[in-house]
Amino acid sequence: MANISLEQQADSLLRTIKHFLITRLGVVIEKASLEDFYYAFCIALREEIMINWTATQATIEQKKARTVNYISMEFLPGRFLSNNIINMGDSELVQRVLAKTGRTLPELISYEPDPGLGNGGLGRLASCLMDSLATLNYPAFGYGLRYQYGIFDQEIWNGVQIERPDCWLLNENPWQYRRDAKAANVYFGGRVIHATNSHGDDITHLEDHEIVRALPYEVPIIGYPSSHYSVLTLKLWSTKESPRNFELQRFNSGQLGQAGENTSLTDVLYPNDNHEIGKRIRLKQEFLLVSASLQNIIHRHFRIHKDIGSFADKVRIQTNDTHPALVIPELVRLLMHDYDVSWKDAWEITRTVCSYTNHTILKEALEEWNEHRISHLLPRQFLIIQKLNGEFLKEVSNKYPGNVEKLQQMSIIEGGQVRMANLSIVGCHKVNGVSALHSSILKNSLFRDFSEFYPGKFINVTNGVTQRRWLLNANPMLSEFLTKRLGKGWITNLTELRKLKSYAQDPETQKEFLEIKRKNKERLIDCLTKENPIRDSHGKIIGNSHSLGPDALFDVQIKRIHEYKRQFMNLLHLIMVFQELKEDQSSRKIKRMVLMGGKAAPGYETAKRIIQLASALSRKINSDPDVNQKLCFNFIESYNVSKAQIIIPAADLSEQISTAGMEASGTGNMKFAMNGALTIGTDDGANVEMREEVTDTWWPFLFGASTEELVELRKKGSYNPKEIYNHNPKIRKAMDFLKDHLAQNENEAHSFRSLHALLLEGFYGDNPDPFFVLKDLEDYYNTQKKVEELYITQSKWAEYAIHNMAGMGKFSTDESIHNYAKLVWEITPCPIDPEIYKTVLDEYSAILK
Ligand code: 26Q
Repeated sequence: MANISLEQQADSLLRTIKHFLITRLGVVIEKASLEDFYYAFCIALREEIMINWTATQATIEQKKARTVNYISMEFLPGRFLSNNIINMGDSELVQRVLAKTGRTLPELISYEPDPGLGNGGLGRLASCLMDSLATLNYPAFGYGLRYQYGIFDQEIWNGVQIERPDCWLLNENPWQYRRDAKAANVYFGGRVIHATNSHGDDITHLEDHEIVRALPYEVPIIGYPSSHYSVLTLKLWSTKESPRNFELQRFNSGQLGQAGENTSLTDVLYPNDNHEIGKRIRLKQEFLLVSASLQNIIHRHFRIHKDIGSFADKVRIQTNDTHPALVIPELVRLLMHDYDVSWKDAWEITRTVCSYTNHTILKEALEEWNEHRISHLLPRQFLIIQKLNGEFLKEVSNKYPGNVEKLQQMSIIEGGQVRMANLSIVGCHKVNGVSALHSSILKNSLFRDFSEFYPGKFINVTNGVTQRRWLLNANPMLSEFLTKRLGKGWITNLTELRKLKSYAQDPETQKEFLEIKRKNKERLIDCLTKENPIRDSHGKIIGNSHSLGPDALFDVQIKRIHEYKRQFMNLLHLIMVFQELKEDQSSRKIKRMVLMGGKAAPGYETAKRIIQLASALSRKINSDPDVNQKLCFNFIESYNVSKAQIIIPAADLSEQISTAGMEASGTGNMKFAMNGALTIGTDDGANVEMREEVTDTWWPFLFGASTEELVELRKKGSYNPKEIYNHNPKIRKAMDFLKDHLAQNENEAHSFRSLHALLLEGFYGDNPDPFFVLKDLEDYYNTQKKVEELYITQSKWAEYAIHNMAGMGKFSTDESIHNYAKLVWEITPCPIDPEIYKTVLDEYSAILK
């Protein structure tokens, strides 16, 4: 719509809004509530989006492009409205329209619920990747589940985490389109009837099975503007709205719960992060996603290509961790059963098409399913897994005759369990880790046998984040600052940030940087004062985040609560600082505002105790006049993407303190650094590459044992945390305080004694301090002192921060996507064809004439 003036466009958009207010909601603009206005405003914007969406999809079809299908049990897109406006290039237009209506953009933006369809890093990565796929015009589709309830809302009551349902679908959502015509049937259970196909290979039919109907909702994913912005499709399956999923016969026989099992399959996201749970409904969810998505992919293929012969050439499927690993047996089955492909070819096609990203090396997070569970629920897929495994093990024993141990280690099915990682490795042509360190651990340690068996299969694709959401959208002032110096290129080419280096010593630049940081801190303080006051155990407000003001060092750790992420170490350090200030208020030269946020999996006891500890400490610190002039500590409730967008731009210090070797990559680390925070961190995950990019000179707060050191220490079994307790008086004092002086009730006393014992005694015969908290605490403490030293000289701090920003060029998902495109998918961009765009636009405009 380039030829008409902005003013005319604004009038036109306002007319559309008024039109929808009347035709959809039955109100005139003066009478419209915020809710009405938000909805009409979004569906008015959708008109333009639909043109690009139609043109993008028509182009992909016409060019017969190879497409990639990103299948993930989780997506954490964050709020859509503000991002869509930016990516559509409509910021100015929207400002004009709103000025005419007396509404503000912030009120509209904050009205929108934040879709929490994921747990943390893995889900957020999926959304950053979709943003980059759209911006770079790659032909791609996302597939996920439309959970009625996303990750729970977290409330802290008397220090304890309470989970509340996340009702993000209370009001009609303008960013999703229900597509009844594209629903798919998914089969569970039943008895297998054997048959053969034309190649003489076994195929299977089912009897007495149940059918679940999956209905897709499509969400447009908008790329940042080039000449015409691409719009990709994220398809989210739901079983909720299909009345046929309700089993009346079960209801009539009094089995109420079972009658509704399938209508409620997609009701809830399992709130476990980096932890496996093995529940039957989770398996049903995973297969629902896999089967419905594959049907959709195959259906789309046939609309364009007419035969299955080109499938291996035209389709790529990326599985986000092993959660969708059942694509492997299900694709083999569909090819053989529905398209009469031979076993050998079906297997070959599957392996060519599929690839797998691993996100964790934690044993407890590696997915396994009991073989009976799978064979009951998915009898045909289980037969295929067994057959695959048989053939695979034959190959292994050919290569390593008589090596039983190898066979056991590599087998897909072992000890009655189906190991989904092994299935994924065997069934995919590429397996990638998400940082250089993580990928090398996969290759040389966790999956060593496999990497020897399949040379070239294991690769690295380092994670990134989209700078469109995490700078342009979350930090408008810093974006301005960058654009002023570098031009707009960084928005689609983050390596441009490198040029910032030459400004690092410039006093003007430093001053401006510090002013922006200060304003972002003020914005955060305002938010926290309103939404997250500090309370005592009776819920009474006892403190506020504005008490220290924006001069304080903002020291932030926000991520899921997990032992390996070591929030516990951060809290022990906090106790140490508290105790020093208690003795001598001048022992610390700077003010420190410590913020922590994150959800604990509801069944993860230790994580919940860590939250209890955080709350108790916040109470203690903030109510103590000897301390609260220098130190403030606030636990941020219900941390999510929207909150991250406000917290991250305000941070000075980013806590990335996981036990070395355990954080696959981390992506918060990147968001903080590109927003001008310095990292205090171990050499873990992507921290390593960030340090290399920034160079050691400008990466001053590295601490802790290395991955190799810890491997050695575990091997020798010589780690004894009690020694540290005995020899370091500060640490001993902090541990004693934890056990004896903090609790305010019996429940807390029990929790804190448990945490104490976890580090010094070990639980249930396990080793004490399995994540080496005490081992690294002393170094952490000393490094935190260095932080304070540097912070005193603000201009120096700014110089470091600017060097850190300058080093973040590599950590855009744009770069990750280019790597996937080149190393894994071998796909090329497919921007909207201008001819097609014109045809769509003409056809659309003709109606309006
Ligand atoms: C598995 C089985 C059953 C139920 C739940 C799960 C499950 C769910 C989520 C297992 C793991 C997850 C999430 C893992 C995750 O978020 N990993 C993080 O991925 C990020 C993106 O690659 C990395 O940056 C983080 O380092 C990694 O922890």
